Amino acid sequence: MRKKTQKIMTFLTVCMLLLLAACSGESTESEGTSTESNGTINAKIGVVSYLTGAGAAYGEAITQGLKLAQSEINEQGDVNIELVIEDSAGKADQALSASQKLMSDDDLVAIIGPTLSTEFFAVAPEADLNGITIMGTSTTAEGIPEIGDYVFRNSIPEALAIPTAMKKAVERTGAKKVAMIYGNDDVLTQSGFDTMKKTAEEMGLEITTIETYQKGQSDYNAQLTKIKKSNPDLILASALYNEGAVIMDQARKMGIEVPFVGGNGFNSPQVIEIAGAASNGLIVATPWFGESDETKVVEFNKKYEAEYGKLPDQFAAQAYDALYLYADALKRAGEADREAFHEALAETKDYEGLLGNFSFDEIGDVVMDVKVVEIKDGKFIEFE
Ligand code: 1QQ
Repeated sequence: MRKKTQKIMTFLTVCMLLLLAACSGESTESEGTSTESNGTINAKIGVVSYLTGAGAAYGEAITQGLKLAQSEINEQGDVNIELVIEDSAGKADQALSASQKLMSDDDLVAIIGPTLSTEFFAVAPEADLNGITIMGTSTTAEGIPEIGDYVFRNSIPEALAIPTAMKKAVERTGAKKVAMIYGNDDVLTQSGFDTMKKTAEEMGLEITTIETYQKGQSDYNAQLTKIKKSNPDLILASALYNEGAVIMDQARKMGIEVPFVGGNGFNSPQVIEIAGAASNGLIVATPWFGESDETKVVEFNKKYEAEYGKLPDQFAAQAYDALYLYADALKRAGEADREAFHEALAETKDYEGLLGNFSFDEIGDVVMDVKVVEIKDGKFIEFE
């Protein structure tokens, strides 16, 4: 009997010791954490990205930006990041199942993505509930950081980009009448439209017509005919590049020559690739200006082009900066613990990235400057 009690006591003692070791923080292996003896912080970051389908160029740019940052960060040695990348195909349900797969891994520290606001609104509430930090690098609709404490973005909201572009465009063109077109089945294009309409009203612009389209539409004849008839000075289009570029192409073919003002989705070289000369006259606001002669930007362009055979766009640049923001927070946290990481990230202030000086505000939204660019002669140039 005594022996049995002794055995139980030994067993309990071992359990207690194991439990204490797990809680003491001295262990180098806890949730998401492993710190090597040389001090390198190992962190596993999940990525959900739009890698296949009509808008796959967004996800391609994002993952390429992330991978370039990852190789630099890992080479620097303080932090070693493992990226686990899942495809969402631009669909909310696929984004959710991809993120659930990532979140079921106890070693995961945080998530980057998904790409579209439509997807992000499906995923972020669950990450927030699980206490897993999630950051959008391209999600620009209203209400993203408001989803929860663990939700961040380093992409500029449409509410900042669109009014900036519209004011500059109206200032230069003297436009008084605007026609509007937007996709009414996507969170971002809907949100961008709301901002455009509100801004147009505040600016006292006359709205000549409001047209809508659906995802994947290929013929915009009906909408553009009405727009042409309404004789606007400017067209406000809230669209992703895959539809936006086709709209511009068909508009020019129909003899509509007025400038377009778009949101974040339009700031992709894909617009030029798809629409060619028809994309001239597109005006957008962006935190990223690839033509800048700043050393950081020039270096990034050079490295990116050498690696991927083309120049980076806004989405690549934002993703690149995002992983650096994560690495910076990991360093300040001193460990890859989910909570410590979350706290450190929230405190990000005056980080000097590719996109300039970056801080989070109190809800995890961006504090950043934007520039206005236009497509002229098949190139994005600064809009003066
Ligand atoms: C959003 C966007 C898109 C343009 C991301 C690619 O800004 O969905 O919020």
